[in-house]
Amino acid sequence: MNWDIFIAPYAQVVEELKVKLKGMRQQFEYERDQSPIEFVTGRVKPKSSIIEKARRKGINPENIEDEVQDIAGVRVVCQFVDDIYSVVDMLKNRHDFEIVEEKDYISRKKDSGYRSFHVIIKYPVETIHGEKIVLAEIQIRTLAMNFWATNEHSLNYKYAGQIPTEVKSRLKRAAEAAFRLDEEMSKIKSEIQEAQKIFNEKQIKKPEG
Ligand code: 0O2
Repeated sequence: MNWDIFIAPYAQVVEELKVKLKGMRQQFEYERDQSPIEFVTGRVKPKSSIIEKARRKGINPENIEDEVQDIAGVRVVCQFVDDIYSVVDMLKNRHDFEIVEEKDYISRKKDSGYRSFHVIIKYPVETIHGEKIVLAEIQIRTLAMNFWATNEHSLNYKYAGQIPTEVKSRLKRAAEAAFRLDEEMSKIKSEIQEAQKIFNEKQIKKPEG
């Protein structure tokens, strides 16, 4: 299999989804001064990670396309927990892809302490050979959840998946602290949004120089 040819449609899906989700963010800012989307990132899973995941899950290399769901991955980061559900609702109302699975790791966190909402989609992408349907994963999480997951991901890499028990339990406590932070921030959401609106208006009015 030529890897570049295999991966090209996934790279295109990541770029298209990033444009579309960033477009949503922009539209929200123009129309409502505020957006449930803070920022959007995306990546194509590296070849070594795809092969490692297929091996770990006992997936036959011929079935990678159907069974490794996150070769194309996009992440939507929100300020507040309820923004996550607003984004999920908006994704459900779109007609340019089909949602095939939802994984709510917010109400049911993973053992590691990981929290995030994952949506697996079937995305039709145009290739030089016509339309191709590919799977992609959209991860939606708060800034606090993202901070935790990024740090935990680095530690997992450092310890090759065998994080020492002491560090693991600190990570679990940190995950709970991040969750409490989200809860507290949610309680003063309207205050924060009002303050941000005032700040943004001031920035627009400020003369250049
Ligand atoms: P990467 O490097 O981000 O691509 P699994 O068998 O549980 O590993 P599955 O069944 O494909 O994976 O789906 P799941 O559990 O929804 O996880 C998919 C992705 O979610 C992971 O991809 C991570 O990006 C993220 N994720 C899931 N659990 C954790 C966690 O405990 N900590 C962190 N930091 N991220 C997590 P990859 O392929 O594991 O990694």
